Amino acid sequence: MNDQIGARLAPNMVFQNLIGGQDRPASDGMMLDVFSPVDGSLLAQIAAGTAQDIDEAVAAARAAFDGAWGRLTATERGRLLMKLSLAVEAHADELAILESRDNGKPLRQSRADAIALARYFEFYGSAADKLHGDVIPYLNTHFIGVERVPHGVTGHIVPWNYPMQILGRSVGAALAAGNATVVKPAEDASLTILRVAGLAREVGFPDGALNIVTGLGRTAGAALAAHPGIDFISFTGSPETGTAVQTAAAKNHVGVTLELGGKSAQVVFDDADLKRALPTLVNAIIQNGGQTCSAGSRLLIQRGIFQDVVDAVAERFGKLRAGHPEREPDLGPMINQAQQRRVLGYLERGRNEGLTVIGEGAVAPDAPEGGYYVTPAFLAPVPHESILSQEEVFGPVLVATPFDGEAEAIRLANGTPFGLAAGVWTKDAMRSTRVARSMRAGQVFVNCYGAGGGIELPFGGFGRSGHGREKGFEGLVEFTTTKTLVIAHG
Ligand code: TXE
Repeated sequence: MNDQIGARLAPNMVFQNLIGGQDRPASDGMMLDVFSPVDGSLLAQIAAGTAQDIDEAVAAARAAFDGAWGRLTATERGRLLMKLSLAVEAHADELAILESRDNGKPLRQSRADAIALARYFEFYGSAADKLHGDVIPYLNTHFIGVERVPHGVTGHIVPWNYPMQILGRSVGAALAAGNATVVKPAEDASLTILRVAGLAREVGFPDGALNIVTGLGRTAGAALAAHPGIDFISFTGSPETGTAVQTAAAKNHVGVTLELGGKSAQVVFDDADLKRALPTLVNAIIQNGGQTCSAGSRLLIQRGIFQDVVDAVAERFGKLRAGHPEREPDLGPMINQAQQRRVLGYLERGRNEGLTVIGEGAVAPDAPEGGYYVTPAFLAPVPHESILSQEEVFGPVLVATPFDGEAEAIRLANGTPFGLAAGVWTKDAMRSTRVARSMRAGQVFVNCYGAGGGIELPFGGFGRSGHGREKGFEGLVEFTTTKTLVIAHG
């Protein structure tokens, strides 16, 4: 680093937990060093939260739920979220720089995440007093009301790939519905969440409505998942950790939403508008360096146009550059060394299977030393059974597989254990609808693809991609349950 990039952040940032409205060190005083993936330098320190910290955060949330927070009307909760939305928007540039240094994503993506976070708070804030129950016709002598009520205290285990957006979609909805919350951010990307929690305190959220405990997954995360005082858990992360979280929740008999990633296919038929499709086919995997749960990581291309599309995608891959997030690269570094090794390991296994990289970007020559950069890679043709067609790489690695007809396209697209998103490219309106409706995926895009997009749109998976829905009004409903009142009056 030889210039002013990053200089706008205070040096030696130290962040504590936020519990009951107070900045609190970990119960044993331990801290974790946070290294920037941009250049491997020490960026900050965060509290290494313990089981005791989780215990205290859950108690603070419960007190808020039973107290000042729980007493607010839905309209008042909504107004607070709207205020927070405005505060986030006003701090979007600061949050973006913090995120890019902490997470490595290009500055424009970090800024888009901050704006999306503001929009989540706006969406859920404005929805808070529009969520209402039902009246059910029953005996003429009884009145039946079905009320929508919050679960109580909700736990939120957030991954590192989109900290702000995932905070928005889960905590925004939970707070709007009236829950009090405890958040465990990912150890690799906690800083923007801590900053946003500070903003929530500034705009007047009652103490304990939003608590943040940072730290390791196996300590703070596991303690949150297993805590008997938690009434509902939202988890986004790996399938393996999802199993651990759901198992822990099952012991307390509480519900979970799990969003566990995917291996999403984009199906390109021979009548597709390629001019429109090509930039999206590439961007859907390159966005956030491929570290996107709904990344379009598989191309299924009809055989007649296979070579032409593959050549065009390979050419675009050749121009991609990984580099410093504040120099507007196509992609930044991977989040950490483990993720860098994971991506390189998958490429190695692909080569061992005899697969060929036919389009390859580069790491920019001025990318800082010590950062976790990887070269974007496009491989074709890749058999459907290949490990690279079946497993989530979570990096800038795209594979292409040919298909002959519609039935084969559907079989291949649905042929992994995942089912998060899918794309269909064709000008044939009936076929597009037919194929889209055959996809086993929580979101299906026709002649477009929005990896992770859409605050208003329900999002979630089938199969190994998880269960439950987030985003949109459906995400708000997930953070409630019903209470049926049976009132005899005659
Ligand atoms: O995930 P973890 P990791 C996938 C992606 C990536 C892989 C590993 O393929 O390469 O997962 O990433 C917390 N109890 N996704 O190791 O472990 C942890 O602290 C409770 C896809 O980072 O699932 C963090 O806050 N919590 C995904 C969160 O879980 C625990 C996004 C996620 O970490 C815990 C991220 C435990 N025992 C990774 N162990 C997506 N769906 O988009 C860890 N955690």
